[in-house]
Amino acid sequence: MNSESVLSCDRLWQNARLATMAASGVVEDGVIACQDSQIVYVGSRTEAPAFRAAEVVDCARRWITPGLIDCHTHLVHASDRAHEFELRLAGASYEEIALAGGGIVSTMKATRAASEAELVEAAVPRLDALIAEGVTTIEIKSGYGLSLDDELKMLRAARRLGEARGVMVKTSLLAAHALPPEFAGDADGYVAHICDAIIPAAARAGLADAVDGFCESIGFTPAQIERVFQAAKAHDLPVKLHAEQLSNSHGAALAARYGALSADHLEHLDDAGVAAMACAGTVAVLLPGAYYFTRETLPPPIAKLRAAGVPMALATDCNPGTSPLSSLLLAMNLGATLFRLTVEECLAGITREAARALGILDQVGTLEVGKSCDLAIWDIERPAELVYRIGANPLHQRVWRRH
Ligand code: DI6
Ligand code: FE
Repeated sequence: MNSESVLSCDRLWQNARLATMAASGVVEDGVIACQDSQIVYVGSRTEAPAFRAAEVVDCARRWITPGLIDCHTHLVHASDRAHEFELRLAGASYEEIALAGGGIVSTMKATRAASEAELVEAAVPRLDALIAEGVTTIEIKSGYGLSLDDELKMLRAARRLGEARGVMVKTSLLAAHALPPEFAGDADGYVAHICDAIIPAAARAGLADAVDGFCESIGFTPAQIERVFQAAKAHDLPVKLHAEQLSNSHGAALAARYGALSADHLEHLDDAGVAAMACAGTVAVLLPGAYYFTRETLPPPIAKLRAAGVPMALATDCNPGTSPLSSLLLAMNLGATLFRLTVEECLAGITREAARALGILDQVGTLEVGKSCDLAIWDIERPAELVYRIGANPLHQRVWRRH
């Protein structure tokens, strides 16, 4: 081979088994070449062009997957709610605690009292736990500020976490999470404030990548959420929704009508909601950590979602009230055992489908040429081990672009 046909790259991983999560599937004797933080070749060694690499890594037949993506978290918040957990163990329900002034509003008080730097500091250990398992992209919501200044403070803290650690952060403005005390009895007034002040300010500051809401009997009605969605659209922001978690408010169908990236939770989703999501291509984000921790008994209609071809993602929902979970590996195990997801669905749910749920499948989520070189390299014999083990972390190395 003459020297002109030798390509240069920054880094080359070889002797690896690849779970590409793309059409190429599994590659047994695989090679990945990275140049300027992008994948420039991925595939079998025998078909690879000749590379001159600044750094060559022998993977000793370890498995490589795309870097993991946690597409639904409330990572930024102050304090915890361990005392409410004890109340629930003694018989109180999540709704009862929320109605008695606990729940989201108790985290709101702590979050309002914290500075931006304190919010970053509190979230770093949770982020580091996720990163230690190979997470390279994370979505972080606001929703515990519930005022203009405090919602923006949360979003700035989320952006700063992305700068503090090598990880891509996508933010979602979740001002429509709960009613703050200063708007007690005036949910419509708060929704107007969200639409007229909070969404425009977040959009102007470039702090929100999407707008989210909590459509629920203890949250906001579909009519209120629709106004939030209209304001989001007016600012060119994509929408997503916490829907059908505790009851059926037909939020998923509403989200689908607005072309939502995702509808999340979905335990109480009905057939019309499944059909609407399938038609709109809205991703179902499944959150088995919240289902487990709140001791829900009705799982989302997985078989119907699967049959209708609704893409399914999996996430931690890391939050202090219903899912104090900072492990995507455990989220997969819970998804398999509690929701009967297949291993393939679990792995796709924290890579390809999670990227789809964030609207960034063109950049991350699979091992394909042109995507960011975000990799997780595993000490395993087969990918099923990532779903099967409980409390083990077989990550060998995480690669985030140049890092
Ligand atoms: N659904 C949830 O599971 C979280 N938010 C939501 O809308 C719970 C948030 C919390 O209890 O703090
Ligand atoms: Fe959530």
